[in-house]
Amino acid sequence: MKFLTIRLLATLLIAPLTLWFAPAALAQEDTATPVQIVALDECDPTTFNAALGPEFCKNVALAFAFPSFVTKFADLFAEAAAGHPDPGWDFEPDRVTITKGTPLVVVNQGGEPHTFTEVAKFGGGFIPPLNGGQATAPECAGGFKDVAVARTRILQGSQLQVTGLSRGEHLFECCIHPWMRVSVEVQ
Ligand SMILES: [Cu+2]
Repeated sequence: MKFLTIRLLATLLIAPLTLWFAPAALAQEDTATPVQIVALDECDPTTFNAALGPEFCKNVALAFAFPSFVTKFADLFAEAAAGHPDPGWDFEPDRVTITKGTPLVVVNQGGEPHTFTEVAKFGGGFIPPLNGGQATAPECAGGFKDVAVARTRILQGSQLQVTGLSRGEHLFECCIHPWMRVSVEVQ
């Protein structure tokens, strides 16, 4: 009898406490401060827009005043073909560790579009001359005709939020410039 009473009391006390704490724990996961990843590039507006159309490259790297700050369209392809792709095209940081529930926010501060596409294994993108001989990763293969790839596109000056990553390692790359890569460890 005494045992039952204590148990009943404990239940009565603990149940409301559980209800009190549970929403708080959920809320904390939803509102975790996002971790920022930045996409960078140094596209040369003159040569990129001549090849790809007006307004394609909107670089803020002072290209007109300091031409050495930017990479010309043909040079980007030549560097990739030679096996040393341009380091100015980059996600920073290359590696992040987050706790489950932390959103990633990928901000494109470069001058041209990129994608932040999850792949099972790093590989090439959907523009073979930029792949340096690597086979296209299956997740990139369809290019922007594939809605799954188009959804991961980040236009210049915009950002993409990635949520709901499971625990473990996740690999992301740009399906245009496949040397832009990030490993995300979710703990
Ligand atoms: Cu890119």
